[in-house]
Amino acid sequence: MASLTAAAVTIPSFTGLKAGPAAAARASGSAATGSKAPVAMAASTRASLKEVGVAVAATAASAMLASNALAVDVLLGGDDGSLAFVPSDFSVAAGETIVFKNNAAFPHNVVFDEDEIPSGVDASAISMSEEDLLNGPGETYSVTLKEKGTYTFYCSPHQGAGMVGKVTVN
Ligand SMILES: [Cu+2]
Repeated sequence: MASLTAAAVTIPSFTGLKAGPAAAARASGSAATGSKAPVAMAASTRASLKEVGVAVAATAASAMLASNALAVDVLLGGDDGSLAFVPSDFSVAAGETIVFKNNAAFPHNVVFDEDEIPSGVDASAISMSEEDLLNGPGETYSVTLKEKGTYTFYCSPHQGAGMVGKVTVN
């Protein structure tokens, strides 16, 4: 059942393959048959689609891991021009990369508060320097935190305006 579902889900991306069985279903003239077309098709072409479908599903899963699961994007400056990290309070997995990206109201930077990070972690090793700034649109600063715990960070030019954030590493 799982393989059948996977194949059915994958079918829409194969427009070339979809055209054949779908047209055949319409030709039969039955609405009920039409709604069941994906299942019938999966059954009739199971051998070939199953292998292709699994391969595509695996590719999609790894692509998702690369773009989402292992990296978190944090905007520097809200879309409305607010001096803030967006989001300002979030969680990541240990070893996950956090990508801070200039969005609005820059320049910004990212400095971890040495008094509000897990003991043993070197704040300077994970921070930009106080004087270092991201000046252009889309510029990024990436950091990967390995020690679990909570970390507070701020933007040095805008700390007084409340541009602070907190990340929990699980
Ligand atoms: Cu800032």
